[in-house]
Amino acid sequence: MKTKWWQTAVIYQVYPRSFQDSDGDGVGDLKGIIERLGYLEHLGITAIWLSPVYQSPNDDNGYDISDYQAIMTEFGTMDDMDELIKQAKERNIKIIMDIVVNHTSDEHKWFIESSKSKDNPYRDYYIWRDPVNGGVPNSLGSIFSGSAWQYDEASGQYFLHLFSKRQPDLNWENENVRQEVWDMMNFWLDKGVGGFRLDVIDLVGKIPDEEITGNGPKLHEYLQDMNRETFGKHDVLTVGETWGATPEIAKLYSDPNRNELSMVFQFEHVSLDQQEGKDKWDLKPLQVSELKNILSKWQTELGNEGWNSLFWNNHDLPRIVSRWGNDSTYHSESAKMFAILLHLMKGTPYIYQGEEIGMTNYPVSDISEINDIESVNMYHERLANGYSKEDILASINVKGRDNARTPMQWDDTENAGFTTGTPWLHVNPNSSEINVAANLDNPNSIFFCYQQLIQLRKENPIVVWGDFELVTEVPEQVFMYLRRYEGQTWVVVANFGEEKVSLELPSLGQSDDVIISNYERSSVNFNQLALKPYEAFAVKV
Ligand code: TEU
Repeated sequence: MKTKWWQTAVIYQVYPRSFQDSDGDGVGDLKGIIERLGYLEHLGITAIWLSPVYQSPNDDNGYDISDYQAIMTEFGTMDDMDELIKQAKERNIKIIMDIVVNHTSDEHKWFIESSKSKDNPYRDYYIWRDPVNGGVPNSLGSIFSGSAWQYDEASGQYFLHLFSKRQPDLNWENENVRQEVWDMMNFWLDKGVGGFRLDVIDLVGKIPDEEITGNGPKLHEYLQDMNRETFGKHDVLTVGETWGATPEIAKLYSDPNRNELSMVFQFEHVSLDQQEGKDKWDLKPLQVSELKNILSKWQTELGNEGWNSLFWNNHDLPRIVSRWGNDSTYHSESAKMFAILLHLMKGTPYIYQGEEIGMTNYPVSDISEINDIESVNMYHERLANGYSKEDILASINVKGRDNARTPMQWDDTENAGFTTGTPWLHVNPNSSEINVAANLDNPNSIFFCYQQLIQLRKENPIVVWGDFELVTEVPEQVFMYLRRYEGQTWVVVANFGEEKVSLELPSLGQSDDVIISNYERSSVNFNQLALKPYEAFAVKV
């Protein structure tokens, strides 16, 4: 197969609300992103995944879209958007749009029409059902707490919302809905965007009456139609957000012969610190062995019939350095350890804004400090169910989505250079130390580790194409793997622990060819190797 540009790419996710404010209203905007393109070019990324910038009442920060072909007023205008695409292109950076079509906002004109009456032509654009025994149609739950069914007084029916009640689910069984989606995607393709990230795309084939939500029977048929009707004719990257994907399922989406998507985000590793059968708020410690098994399963099982995406972070997840690393004593070491470990795997890496400078979680002490609808709804639900405030806040501090959404830390001035006004969400007080300016001043910074990793991918086919093999004869806390390509072998080693650890792998011998490392290291002797806390490196053997 001919190499696709996205197979050698590194993608950077921008959460526009928190990236850079250009007009002092406390909210990031498109002009702000344009101002920072030079920074992103310096980092070396290929494309920006832009979280939603469309018109939205912001019940879920833009993931509730009221007009797919207009820009959110706070973010700017369509002219600004065209300018962003143009200026990014001049720097060889593509723009990947976030497409949210499982649901719309309740302020979308389709839903406003749909709500007017049972015989409105748009009624069937959404999923309406009669009450059952005077109550909800069935027990489907919303991912943002409570029932997924909302009663509408006017018509005496319920509508489905798998997320907030202000995010009604579109009815993909309706051919007109699918056609509207294709038209909208073509509108963006005509503007020259570099691809799409498809929000919760595995839900669009749902059969609500059978309580089937993910991986419904018509899902792949819809995606093949989408490919044919929209991006199939363009050289773009498409990535589906698929919480329910296994490697087998991921191949259905990303096998090039099936003409669906370039790749999907899988989330198996993301759930490793949650109690079995419970939800994300019910915490347990990470077992490094489980992480090794899952990531190496994904590395090997997709083979040539699929393509991996690689990520630790996004706007829904806590910061990795706080989550599974150490955001105090070993801040820099552990942030780099996660970078080295992930970026030398096979697949397309995604960096979430601020990850490249080691941004950390933000501790809250009261629910009033939280903006995120998921955390707020869960708080009230659990409070009503008898949980203590302290316990709920403890979960939010570890797992809440606002952890990743605090403003980007550009420098050590007030509000971290994000805004001259009042930021919409608190700036982390550690911005005086953790910021872009400080990273750029220090050749040993986390930023330059990411920059070097991006460069290594561009220059070394082994990083893109090499076979992956997990090394199993190592202590639990060590994640170690080999990449092999055309007679070359690279060894990647990462110590997940705060303790030193040693290992002996005489078959790998000794090497003076260190490719990248997070401590001073000019050679590696596998006959007797001592690893420092969170030490990570790659070496040629
Ligand atoms: O996320 C899908 C999703 O299921 C998340 O809400 C996830 O379950 C949760 O954050 C982890 O507990 C996508 C978007 O990435 C998210 O920001 C949106 O809120 C959601 O879809 C609805 O559009």
